[in-house]
Amino acid sequence: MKPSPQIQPPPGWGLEQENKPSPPGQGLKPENKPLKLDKLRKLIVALNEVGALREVSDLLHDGVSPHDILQCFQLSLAEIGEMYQRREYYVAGLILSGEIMRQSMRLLMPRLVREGGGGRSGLIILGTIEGDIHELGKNIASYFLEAYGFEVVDLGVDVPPRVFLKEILQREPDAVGVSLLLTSCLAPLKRLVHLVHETYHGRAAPPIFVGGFLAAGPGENSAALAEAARALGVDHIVRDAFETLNLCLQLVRDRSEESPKTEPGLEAAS
Ligand code: B12
Repeated sequence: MKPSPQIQPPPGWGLEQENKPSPPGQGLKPENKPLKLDKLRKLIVALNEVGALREVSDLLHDGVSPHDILQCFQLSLAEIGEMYQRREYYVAGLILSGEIMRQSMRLLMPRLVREGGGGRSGLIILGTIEGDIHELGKNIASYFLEAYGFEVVDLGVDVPPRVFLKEILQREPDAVGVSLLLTSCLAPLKRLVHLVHETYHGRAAPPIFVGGFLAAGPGENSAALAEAARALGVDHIVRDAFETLNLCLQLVRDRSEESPKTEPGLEAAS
């Protein structure tokens, strides 16, 4: 499917060095895909930036889907996080892993945009909650949504709850996605949920969903963080960019079935 004309990758994202997939039959043999993805994983975990970027480029050229490559990144960065916890890497390792991911997105973005569905799907506000500056996962979720026709207002990182609220009231989004990776940032998330619920006085507030916590360490840590977020009154929890996309499509479908659009009448917070 062709992307809608409104969905354009940002300038300098590598469209000029397009990675055209090989013609059918000349690409990677399916049985070799796991091996190649594992090679990429090893390069990322070894923080070999040049090697990893070359491998991403090769994989795209061989017709491997950007979704598979993104999943490989998620796993590899989780592995780096565990190595950081075991003190095998320091913060510099986290920074470099983030840079490898950022550079790779320049190669992946054009393909993601091409695979997107097109058409305007809805308006989503995204941001990383106050105190947290992790942004890679949020950015990927944002690329996915934009590629599939959503208008995304990205508030950036370290966003105070009152800034979220101001934007929500001004823009009346279909949903609000909050990124949270640090356990220490549950308190500002709680303030945000409280502020939104208080302001809307029980009227239909845009649903709040939270993502990113899955990166917050091995299994039980992320499960606990998800549970805590749910207990704070968050409407949905997403595990990855694919779930984010499906959830937003569903929320917009649900909303378009409700008519007329609810007017919140929110004098209290304007
Ligand atoms: C890269 C990284 C950093 C980079 C971030 C660079 C950047 N520009 O984002 C830097 C170096 C800045 C960093 C700093 C720190 N980090 Co750090 N970091 C990581 C690391 C290695 C990878 C995170 C990541 O980007 N993953 C790749 C993305 C693609 O995966 P993802 O986040 O899961 O995203 C997917 C989904 O979760 C979802 N998603 C993600 N976010 C969002 C958001 C929304 C809205 C939606 C809808 C979906 C969504 O979609 C994505 C795609 O599918 C993790 C380890 C790990 N386990 O992953 C630690 C980790 C998150 N960091 C950690 C820590 C402790 C820190 C520091 C405190 C270290 C320090 N001592 O300074 C600081 C905190 C700074 C701050 N105030 O925020 C801990 C957090 C522990 C905890 N439970 O609190 C982790 C888990 C490492 C560890 N195991 O100890 N970090």
